[in-house]
Amino acid sequence: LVPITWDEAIDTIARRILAAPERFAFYGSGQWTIPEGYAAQKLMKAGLSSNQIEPNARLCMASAVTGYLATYGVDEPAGVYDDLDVADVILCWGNNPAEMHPILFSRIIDRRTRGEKVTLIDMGTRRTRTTEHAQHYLELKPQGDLAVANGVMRLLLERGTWAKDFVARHCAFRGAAEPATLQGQAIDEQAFRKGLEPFTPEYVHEVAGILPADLSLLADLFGNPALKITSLWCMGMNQHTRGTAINSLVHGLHLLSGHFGRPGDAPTSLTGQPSACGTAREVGTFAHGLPGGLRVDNEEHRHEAEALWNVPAGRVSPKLGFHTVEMWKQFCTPKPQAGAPPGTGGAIDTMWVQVTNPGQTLPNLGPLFRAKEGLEDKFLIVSEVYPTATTELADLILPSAMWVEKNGMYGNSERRTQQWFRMVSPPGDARDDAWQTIAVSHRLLELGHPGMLDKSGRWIFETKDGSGAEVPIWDFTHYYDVNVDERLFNEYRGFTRMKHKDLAPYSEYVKARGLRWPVVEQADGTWRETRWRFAEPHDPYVPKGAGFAFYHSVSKDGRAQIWSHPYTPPPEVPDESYPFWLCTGRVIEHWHSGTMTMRIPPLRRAMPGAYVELNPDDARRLGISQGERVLLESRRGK
Ligand SMILES: Nc1nc2c(c(=O)[nH]1)N[C@H]1C(S)=C(S)[C@@H](COP(=O)(O)OP(=O)(O)OC[C@H]3O[C@@H](n4cnc5c(=O)[nH]c(N)nc54)[C@H](O)[C@@H]3O)O[C@H]1N2
Ligand SMILES: Nc1nc2c(c(=O)[nH]1)N[C@H]1C(S)=C(S)[C@@H](COP(=O)(O)OP(=O)(O)OC[C@H]3O[C@@H](n4cnc5c(=O)[nH]c(N)nc54)[C@H](O)[C@@H]3O)O[C@H]1N2
Ligand SMILES: [Mo]
Repeated sequence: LVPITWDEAIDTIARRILAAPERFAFYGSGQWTIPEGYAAQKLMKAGLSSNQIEPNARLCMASAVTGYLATYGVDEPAGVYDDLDVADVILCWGNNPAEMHPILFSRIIDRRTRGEKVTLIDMGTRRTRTTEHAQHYLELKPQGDLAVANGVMRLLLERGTWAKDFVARHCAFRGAAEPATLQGQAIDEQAFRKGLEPFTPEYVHEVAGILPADLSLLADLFGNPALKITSLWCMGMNQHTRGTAINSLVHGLHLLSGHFGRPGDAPTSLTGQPSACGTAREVGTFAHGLPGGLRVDNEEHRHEAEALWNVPAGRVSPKLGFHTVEMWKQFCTPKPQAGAPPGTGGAIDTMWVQVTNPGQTLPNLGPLFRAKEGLEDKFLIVSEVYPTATTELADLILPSAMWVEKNGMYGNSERRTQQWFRMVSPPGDARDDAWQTIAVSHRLLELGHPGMLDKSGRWIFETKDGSGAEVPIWDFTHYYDVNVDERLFNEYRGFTRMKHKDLAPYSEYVKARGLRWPVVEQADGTWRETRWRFAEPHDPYVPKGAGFAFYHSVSKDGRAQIWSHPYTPPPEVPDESYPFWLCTGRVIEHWHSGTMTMRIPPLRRAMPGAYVELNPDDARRLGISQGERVLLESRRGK
């Protein structure tokens, strides 16, 4: 590593981009702050007319998003964490909150120490620390969840214990269309029932491993309208090859049984990263996204974005960028040779990574990351805090300020937006990620890139102080002369009012300990957050007397969709060459790739490396005993 100055670094990036803007990609994160994600989004879409931007959240909750869109027509949970305080039953569908959401989980366990009764059901492919607290552990075969959800719905219909009135008033049945779309097509109740027919308790037992008695228990609970039931899930469902289907089915089960929209009754996909909702989903830092739930492939949405950004019509490109996996594939493929047929050779040659460690956390790392090594004229820029597997292949490393060293905002899985101020100064030469993005934009402006100007001939990140004088925020010594976060957030806020994801002005978040959107202004000038979305009297967008209103309904009639989806086995199942299932899981001691937590001696001592749990019979047969080293091998690597 050869140290250079920040000026040289920023100039190098700007020149790489200027040479071929369409071959430049930005890879960010659900650990980006909201203003960081918004700055990157604006540089790409309002400045470079490019949609080559993705967050690592694509690897995480993409199918939570498609499940919400398919069911309600709009992303993110209707429920809130308050549900955990009042639910009678909490059902985990293959997630491990005792280790992965320990603060939330303690909220459940604390209720027991207060003498309250709360039933915890842990369904999953492996026992975890969550299992230790559960009354029921239901062991699931991978992807068996599809059969379980169908099996419970079948029992509800058979027993007549479904919520007929709620469904008649507020829901519609939906099935797959050809070709598959998120909207699917309307089906009637009869067709829905027909789809459930195969899911007898015996069949569910066969494909999912869940005992008929346990399936019946779930149907007893969901069939009891007096109980309040909260479903929680995370990667067990969301990293599924049929993630959209299982997400839609679990929403459908809650709707069919009427366990929806009352405190304690909610289907909730938990978010993993602190701001995967706030920055990735809400700011829309995806190859298809615009802020506030808008899309680049929708002409009206593009016009709305161009108007808010004050850029000329046509500035926002309608061409979808590459999704994460394709983006890295393009980056790790040699540049097209002169005369090569179109479509051969990688289309991305400069990649900027912020707040994520893809060198360790991408799937299929060989072809998608390591193949970059030795490729001529591929340039990897990494904004990081510590040395990582990604910085190993980086051509340029930018030292970044961490969250306490900068102003920031996050949005979490209960739609709560939170703000904080910098608490300490960053060490050495470390600087804010958003500043880095803004500084590159300014350098591009100096080098003459026309996209850095808006319709009025002003720089897209132009910032003025109270007296109307421009603040040179591209110069780090002046970056904190104004609150750049506040400026970016208040601009971004304009987008959030188009799809009922309303955010309050920045100053309200300074006063509050977070606010859950939609946040709307009251007649007396105060701001009111929303707990249960789509439900009266909580959600301000539900008309008085309606009870519920799914105002972004896929069927455009105010109804939520109850989807029909079949069970299919996983695309790869154990065979002679690869005789085991591999089910992965995280541990409480570490955060993802461990670049941060492995530096903390007590955590490192507690969990110094990855470990494998093996069925004792298999272990005996293979002569493997406790504490031994094993080599795991899959079709993709070892
Ligand atoms: N300490 C700590 N906390 C974290 C993180 C961390 O790295 N460390 N990461 C955060 C992030 S970004 C995320 S996304 C979350 C992840 O949070 P979780 O999803 O709760 O945790 P994982 O360990 O990834 O989940 C693996 C679980 O998936 C289940 N599973 C496996 N296959 C299937 C299947 O086919 N169907 C079903 N239904 N379940 C299945 C298994 O039961 C297993 O327990 O944790 C967040 N919290
Ligand atoms: N094999 C496997 N792969 C997976 C998963 C899995 O279960 N198994 N889960 C997937 C999921 S759900 C997720 S969310 C991803 C997570 O994958 P990553 O996001 O790649 O993992 P992290 O280790 O959290 O990486 C964040 C990096 O940001 C750095 N950092 C921290 N603060 C800052 C900052 O303020 N600025 C900058 N520039 N850098 C900062 C940290 O040092 C760290 O290296 O992994 C995905 N990949
Ligand atoms: Mo995640």
